[in-house]
Amino acid sequence: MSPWFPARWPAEDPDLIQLYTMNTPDGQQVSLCLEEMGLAYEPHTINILENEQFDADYLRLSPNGKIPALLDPHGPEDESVILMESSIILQYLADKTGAFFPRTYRGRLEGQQWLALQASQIGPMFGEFGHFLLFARDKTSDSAALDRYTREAHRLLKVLETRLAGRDFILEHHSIVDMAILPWVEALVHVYKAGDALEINSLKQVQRWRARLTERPAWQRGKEVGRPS
Ligand SMILES: N[C@@H](CCC(=O)N[C@@H](CS)C(=O)NCC(=O)O)C(=O)O
Repeated sequence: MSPWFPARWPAEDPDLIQLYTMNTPDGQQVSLCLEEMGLAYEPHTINILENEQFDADYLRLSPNGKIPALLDPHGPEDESVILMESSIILQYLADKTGAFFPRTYRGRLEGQQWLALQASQIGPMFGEFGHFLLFARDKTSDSAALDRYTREAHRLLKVLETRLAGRDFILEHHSIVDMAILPWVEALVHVYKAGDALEINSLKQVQRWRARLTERPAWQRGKEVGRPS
């Protein structure tokens, strides 16, 4: 059966992976991963600032109305597949290529824990921190929310600092876990401009890890994918 493509974001080459995204941390996880894996793909910008994520066609790709979403015309069992949720997309791409994720059951369990930590803690807490720091400043009359999310962001950065002591990557080797977490740490520094407030400079292991990963050409290319024109 030939795959369905959204009419508003038509596929130029229907044989390629289609990525629906914007250059936000969750979107960057997947564009970074596709770039690291060297997979050919067609990016489509979903401008969430203009509510394109609520377009009826987009909701068929991502029923929760969030970016990113991915359509692979050559999915499992010889059928196309549509996926939402960045950590699931990353795991799918790692399974598809056999790269950037452990092969053993123990190794996979370890990797899945860190992916879940990103999806349930790092992304949501850093996101709320940015929201209350930048976007909701004038909408709240006390600092309770900002204080809470500053504490949580700081605490989570220290979890990363401890994890990275004596290792180059979150797992034993460079993996999709690094690709999931890096865009959120970069957003703290470059989007929320909160490096000083969160004392990131004092986190030597995190700084070492950031430097190693951000110099990679895949990050330089991947972070720009989905930037609205
Ligand atoms: N858990 C989801 C979160 C996705 C998410 O929150 N995406 C944000 C951009 S970083 C979004 O689409 N926001 C649009 C909105 O909230 O309406 C994932 O990792 O894919």
